[in-house]
Amino acid sequence: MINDFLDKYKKLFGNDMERLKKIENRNLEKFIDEFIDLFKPSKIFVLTDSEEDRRFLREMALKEREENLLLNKNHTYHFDNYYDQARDKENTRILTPNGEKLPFINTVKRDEGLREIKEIMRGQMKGRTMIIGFFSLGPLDSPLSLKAVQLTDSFYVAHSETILYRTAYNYFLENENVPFMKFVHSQGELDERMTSKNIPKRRIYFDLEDYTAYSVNTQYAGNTVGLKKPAFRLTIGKALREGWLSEHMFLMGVNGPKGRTTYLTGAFPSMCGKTSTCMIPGEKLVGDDLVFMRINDGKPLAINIENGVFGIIDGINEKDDPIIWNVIHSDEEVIFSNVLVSNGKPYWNGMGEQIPEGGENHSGVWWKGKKDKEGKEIPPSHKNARFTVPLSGFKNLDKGALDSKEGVEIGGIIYGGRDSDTWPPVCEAFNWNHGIINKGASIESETTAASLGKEGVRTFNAMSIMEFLSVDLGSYLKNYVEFGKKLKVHPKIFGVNYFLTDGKKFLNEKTDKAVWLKWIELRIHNEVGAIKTPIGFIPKYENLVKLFREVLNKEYSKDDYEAQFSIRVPKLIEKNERIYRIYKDIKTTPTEVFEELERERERLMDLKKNKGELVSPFYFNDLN
Ligand code: SPV
Ligand code: MN
Repeated sequence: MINDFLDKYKKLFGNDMERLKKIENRNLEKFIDEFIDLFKPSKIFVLTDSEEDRRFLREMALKEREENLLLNKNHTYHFDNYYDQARDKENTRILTPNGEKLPFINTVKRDEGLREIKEIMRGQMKGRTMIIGFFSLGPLDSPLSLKAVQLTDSFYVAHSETILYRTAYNYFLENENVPFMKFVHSQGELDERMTSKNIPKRRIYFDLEDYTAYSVNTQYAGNTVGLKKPAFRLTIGKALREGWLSEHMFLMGVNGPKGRTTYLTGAFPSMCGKTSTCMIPGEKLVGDDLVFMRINDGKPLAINIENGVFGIIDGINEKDDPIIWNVIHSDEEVIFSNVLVSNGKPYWNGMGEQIPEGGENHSGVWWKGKKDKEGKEIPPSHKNARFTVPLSGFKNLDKGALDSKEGVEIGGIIYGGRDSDTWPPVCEAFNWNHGIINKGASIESETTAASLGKEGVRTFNAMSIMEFLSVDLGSYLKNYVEFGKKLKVHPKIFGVNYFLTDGKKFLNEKTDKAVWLKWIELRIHNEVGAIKTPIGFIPKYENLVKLFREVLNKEYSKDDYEAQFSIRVPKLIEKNERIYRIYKDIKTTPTEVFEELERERERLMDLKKNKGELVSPFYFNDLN
């Protein structure tokens, strides 16, 4: 590096100067120079790949009280401000050259947005340390992976990042001018509990021209940990430009007959069963949130770009989630966020243990019955309370797949949402376009606590990326259609719904998804039959009876099957028309979308004419 530039900041760097001097990277110099000048930190810490540095970040997070120790000394807890508990949709914006509107996306004119956020950021690190971290999304030397540099003044954010991602200092050292995405974060002024104070000035802005994400006056990891959701906004754009897929998906291996493993990805909106699906005991976990998929020799190959899990803790209990339960009770490093802490132990809603009536939580000192400023009773832990752990702690981890440079070949893609009355529990699309359009691009989900706003409202959430979308939705879908054209081997596509009700109660147990996965695995290899309906293929009763016995040791009744798999024709038509109207309003929607939706509508209308409104799966059976 040019010594002049670094010499300017000699005092700030101390011994860490040597660490930067060894890296040859023009863009890195410019980047760091600009933001030291803007933030005016009092100190700089350069993160290498050493264990010692990682431990230093954790110690500093403890020293600065961004985290605190629990009884198990490998575990810490962190609180975000009471009003900073989730991703902030309102103040998240994509910078566009002239502030051009994009469907479903908050945008702001690039110059104005940059001016605004930099003004808020000015001088925010006075008296603080700026951490410079080097990371990789995906295995370091994988052709599918991308590199990133994070600037932050939060030891909690940097510490989380070292748990969730691979550090890449040596990579930058060994390779000249590595291209990288940029993440710029300041938690802003803190209150006495060390949480971000200036919530009205919270901003999360994305510059896709320069692959830079900015966030300020927030600590919640979904807004701040650059490589997580900030990176996702940038990589959706990059994938579109370059013709691959950057998706909000888990990656897992499902064990089939004779030792076979079939890899699946799955896209679900937050809190709709994504994590619990890839954590099903007996199957293989690769990742729970973010996937890059590219074509190699006509085959779809995918990697999990993360190295850890930032998971929802609400409702995690020993019986339903034994794998997660074990990890967060082991000596593995864990950060608990926004849980209740009492006598050095973490507690959360639905953990299946007696929860103390007092302690400390995201609202400060907490007692049972405590109300917030709005008069709402405060639960012991926030619904979006989370745990942060390395993947290495999971005994069901498929380490080979996680570290695979080439990625693993994907046999199937699953799309799901929270839907009380329309989709059956599992359904296979007829082909790629039918699947990505009538399943993926048609996801609707009843809203949850993972982002701020009202819960329980049915919301359109194509591919479960709507909260992260940074490009025009029509072009995004066109990229999917084109991706399909380039594939020689197509993964099968499935729609699932774990939340179907009879109007009052859920029709499935939480554990039933293990059966749907086995059925999906067999379908991918054409080893089980299916029934053809207007919306795709659904399982045959006798196959499910067998699978329920094998997988869950449970009897599966005809009544249950009929209640779960009857085709709810009017609801499906209504949904089809809702989705059609949405795409009709988007100028760039590819024609394939309308064709697939129209065909499905016709099939449903025919069925209604011939068989009525609620059609038993046994009716279709008769046709086979
Ligand atoms: C999600 O809500 O989809 C998450 C957590 O994975 S966050 O980092 O907030 O996006
Ligand atoms: Mn997610």
